[in-house]
Amino acid sequence: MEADLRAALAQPEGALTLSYQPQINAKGAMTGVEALMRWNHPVRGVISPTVFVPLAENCGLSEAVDRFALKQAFIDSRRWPSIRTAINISATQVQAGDLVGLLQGLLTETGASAKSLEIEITESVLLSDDPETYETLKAVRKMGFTLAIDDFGTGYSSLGYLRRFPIDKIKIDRSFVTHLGMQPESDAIVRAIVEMAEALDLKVLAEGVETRAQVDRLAIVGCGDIQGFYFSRPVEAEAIDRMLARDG
Ligand code: G
Ligand code: G
Ligand code: MN
Ligand code: NA
Repeated sequence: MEADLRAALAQPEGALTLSYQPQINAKGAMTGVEALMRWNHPVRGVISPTVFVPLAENCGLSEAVDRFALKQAFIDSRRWPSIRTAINISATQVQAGDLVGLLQGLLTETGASAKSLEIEITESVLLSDDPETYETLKAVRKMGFTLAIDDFGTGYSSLGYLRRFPIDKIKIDRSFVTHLGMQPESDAIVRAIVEMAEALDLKVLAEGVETRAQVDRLAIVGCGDIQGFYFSRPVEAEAIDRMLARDG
């Protein structure tokens, strides 16, 4: 598998692709897309990033994988200046790599604008409370990127980092959204996250929204920004072009 991943990274055409999942606001307008990587393995078929991202981390390929996703998303983002393009970054890249150098190089290389790009990091990145991570994220934000915390609520819930780190946005994890309206606890948690985000002047978006009932519940607790199968699955870049053209 490792050799296959090296080969895919050396010749990504057709092997590695990005899908894009729309993010919409309370009015139903598309305000962003999240880039989600796919590996089309010659024998095994489509392999999920939940499999190949950890594999890449274990064999020193994580920078190459992140670089591929960033570069492709930066290039594609130029087609969509009216919305924000979000990209997932592995924890290793934030903590051990030269993320600032990588981003700066790719901005120059692709001509993309940081203002229309969002970097998604997981809570685990922030829990270490490492001064270097802090400086990295501060610099990334100073370059103009938006910083979002992915899968919010699934980490170790040390909320102190929300005060310390320069974050713009929280993405409420799908696990809470899934049980909205079925488990009073989930409604309470989502409501609390939305209120906290407001108090801290953070944007908030709910992930994994699959039903109309969930959309309605989210609207009641004040979370109008959503992403999920209810609106659209991840789709190819050309489908995003068509959706934006249709919306005008
Ligand atoms: O659609 P989905 O199966 O794509 O994504 C599964 C997981 O893989 C998610 O946690 C997502 O954050 C992660 N992921 C998707 N694309 C990328 C990527 O380009 N880079 C990294 N590091 N993680 C990704
Ligand atoms: O961890 P991250 O949020 O980056 O991962 C996004 C993952 O969630 C991707 O695997 C994506 O395909 C998946 N996803 C997006 N919307 C939905 C949804 O509405 N339902 C489910 N079950 N998965 C979703
Ligand atoms: Mn994500
Ligand atoms: Na997530």
